[in-house]
Amino acid sequence: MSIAPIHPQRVRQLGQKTTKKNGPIIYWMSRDQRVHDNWALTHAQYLAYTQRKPMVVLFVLSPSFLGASSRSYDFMLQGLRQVEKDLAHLQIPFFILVGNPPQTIAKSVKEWNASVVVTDFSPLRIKRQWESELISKINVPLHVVDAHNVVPCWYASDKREYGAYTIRPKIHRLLKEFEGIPPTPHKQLNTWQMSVLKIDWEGLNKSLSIDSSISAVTWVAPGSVNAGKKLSHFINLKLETYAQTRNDPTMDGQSDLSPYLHFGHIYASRVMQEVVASSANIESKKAFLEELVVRRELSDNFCWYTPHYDDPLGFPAWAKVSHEKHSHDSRSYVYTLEQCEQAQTHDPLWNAAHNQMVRTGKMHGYMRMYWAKKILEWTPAVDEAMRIAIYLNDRFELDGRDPNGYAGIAWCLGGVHDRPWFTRPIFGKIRFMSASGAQKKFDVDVYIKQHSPSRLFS
Ligand code: FAD
Ligand code: FO1
Repeated sequence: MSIAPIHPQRVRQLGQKTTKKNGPIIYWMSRDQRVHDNWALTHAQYLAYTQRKPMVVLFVLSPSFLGASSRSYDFMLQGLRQVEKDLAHLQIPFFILVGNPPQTIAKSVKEWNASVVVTDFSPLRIKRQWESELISKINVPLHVVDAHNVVPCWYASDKREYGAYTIRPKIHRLLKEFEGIPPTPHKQLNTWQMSVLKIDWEGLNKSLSIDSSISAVTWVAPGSVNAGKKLSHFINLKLETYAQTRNDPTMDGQSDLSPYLHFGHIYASRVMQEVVASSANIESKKAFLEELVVRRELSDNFCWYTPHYDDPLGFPAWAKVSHEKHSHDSRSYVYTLEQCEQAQTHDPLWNAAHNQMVRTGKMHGYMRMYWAKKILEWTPAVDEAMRIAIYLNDRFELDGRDPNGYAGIAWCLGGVHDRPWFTRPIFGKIRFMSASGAQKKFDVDVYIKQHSPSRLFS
């Protein structure tokens, strides 16, 4: 059996450079919660194989995470049951421990005399904090692998990109080198001598301190197997017309892959490979891949190179000047967080979009732009708008707490990855969107009927 090393540019080595320990290789799974098509797992298996050591996979369940509710944790935990099944087939031990990730990992490294820790990459502040805390507690190497992006985030560009138009050529130029899919993982040869506890799934649920008032979603089934089925459904039934239907919220034209991409149940390169191999027309393939690869990887670039990705401080200079000038413009409507959360605004289109998010956990992509921009229009200042938009997005969206969300909201409120528009009250040079503009794109009344907020949380 031979296992090749992964592309060297896909790994960043933090902390200690070498290890003298002879314990297992730990793959600390976090963002990419899947066994197949996972470069971080491939890398851990390569280290285990070449160093003749066992590898184990460890997921640390944080009792709370960026305001995530039971809606997200239910989806995530059910997806992790698939991980447990897939690892059992490979005789790779899987542990889910509850606690603060850096402390819990450091404790396991010591207990198991682990020789290396591998983890998957996330550009979010919380994961970077976890990693820097961990390397201060352990004296073995921490390898961070970008298992999420087709082109490793730090390699696609060494700086914050202005927009899709600047990162697109950089990504396209590197696709050939990085578009490959990880090899199928091997059955573990150097088996683990320690006893492996059975995962107490019920107990895990009880250990969480999260808001359980938000209903679980029923329209999408978690886990990597269901992600593959959703991809096939999209390719067979929707991809052909994606270019025409994707921006019409009254039609079911999007792929619905975002919850799976967010929790790492499916790898973007796998999606890209199957879309390219399909018989769909080239226009829809290009439109979809622009979103899946360029837009999605631009969001990671934004969060990785912008410390204030969730704050108006992260806006481009022209937008900051514009907000300075227009922050005191009078608002015809001002709503509080509670009024927004209950969809109690004067705008039936906004209320319908909000209700779609509350009820299904997934607002249509076009409506997310309209929804966020109206929050800017109806709150006293842009930092309040940012706070409310992020809070509601991450409280109700199943794909929330994701770089795409922070970049999407910063695009809407602060012109990130966009350009200055002609000036108008409140928005200044930030692109404006209106219900009449939406009416030109799709039948607004149909959408409002489809999602009228008869009863929230139903
Ligand atoms: P499809 O149209 O099928 O696209 C396929 C994939 O391409 C998506 O899953 C996503 O990974 C990527 N993609 C599509 N549109 C975008 C985009 N505009 N920016 C970046 N990547 C994109 N996306 C999230 O994953 N989580 C969020 O919390 C989130 N919040 C958003 C908030 C606002 C205000 C805005 C404007 C956009 C937000 N987006 C977010 C981006 C986008 O709306 C969603 O990714 C998309 O609607 C998900 O549905 P889909 O997978 O069916 O999309
Ligand atoms: N990552 C973890 O390592 N442990 C968790 O307990 C955890 C919970 C969680 C809940 C909701 C959610 O949307 C994401 C969550 N994540 C968790 C992180 C996630 O897998 C990604 O790493 C981040 O969202 C970065 O993209």
